[in-house]
Amino acid sequence: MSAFLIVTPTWDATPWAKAMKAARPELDIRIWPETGRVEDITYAAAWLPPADVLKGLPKLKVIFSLGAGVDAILSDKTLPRGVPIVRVNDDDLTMRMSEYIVLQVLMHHRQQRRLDENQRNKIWDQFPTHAAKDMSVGIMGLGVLGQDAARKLAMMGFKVRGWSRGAKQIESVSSFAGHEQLDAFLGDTDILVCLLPATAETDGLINSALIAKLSRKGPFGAPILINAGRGRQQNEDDILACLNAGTLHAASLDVFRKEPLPKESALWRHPRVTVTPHIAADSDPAAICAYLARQIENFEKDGALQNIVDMRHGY
Ligand code: NDP
Ligand code: OXD
Repeated sequence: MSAFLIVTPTWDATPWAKAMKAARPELDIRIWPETGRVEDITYAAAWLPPADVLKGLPKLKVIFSLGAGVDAILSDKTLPRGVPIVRVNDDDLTMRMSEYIVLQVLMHHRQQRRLDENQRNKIWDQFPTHAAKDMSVGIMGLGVLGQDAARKLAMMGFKVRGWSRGAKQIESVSSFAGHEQLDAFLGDTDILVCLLPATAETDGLINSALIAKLSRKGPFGAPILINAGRGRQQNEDDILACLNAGTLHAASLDVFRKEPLPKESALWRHPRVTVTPHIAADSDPAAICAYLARQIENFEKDGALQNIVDMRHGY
């Protein structure tokens, strides 16, 4: 008997259970907190699992994260030792993220909010627009998501650069790696995109000091920030202060230190901030469960798993 436990306290688990059953009918699917006999559970799939749930599963062989980010799972200090954690690397999620990044870059680049405002006021203003080749987009995090977004933006003609822990070779994308090259990466970035995982090293990275290092040579005279990584990476007071001081031109934020973003946050009503509710790349049950089913099939054949989280680095 092999049981598969779904632990999604903030999501409706029903579509996940249905999709998993469709992908692997022989699995006994259970939804937390109705675990049944915990000794039957060999696989757990989780999104924001409460601490202590996973440690109570003595026969667990694999933990699947239902998202690409694993920070919430890793924050459980009681995780069972030696059980591999597998994260999502799926084309459907990747395409959704690239759509979001391209949309936000174009929205700022083509000044869509100004056009919307002009339309509301019936103003026919043919203000100058700029070519993509005159705008440099810098992506922090050149992993699965960052690389796909980088390729798509480069195809559209933007100057694209990326920053990661290790150097990368991606056609038409300049690669910067490690702390030593962070300032050089920032110095020519007009639009900064964050697609980093939340780790101890990336915590609070996006602050006034980092924003001050971004390029001022772009068409708007001040840089733009797009964060779809994790809220923990941004200092929201600093972002607001930089927007108000004019050292940051605009921001699109999909992630926040506290989610849902509290109603009293000034980010909601800032005229140059676009707030989206952590939906840049939704996890689609059918697509993700097909991915999990492939992983389980391979694992049961020869013990192989892909996209295992590196516990030393925390992503
Ligand atoms: P990957 O693990 O594939 O990529 C992570 C990238 O970040 C890698 O390029 C890695 O470098 C780089 N990186 C990590 N730590 C550092 C560091 N200290 N300094 C420099 N570079 C670093 O992750 P994904 O691309 O799949 O996902 C990225 C993140 O996006 C997720 O962790 C999650 O937080 C977020 N996300 C947000 C969603 C949303 O809806 N808003 C949806 C899905 C994900 P290297 O390549 O050298 O290892
Ligand atoms: C994810 C997310 O990590 O939704 O997949 O943020």
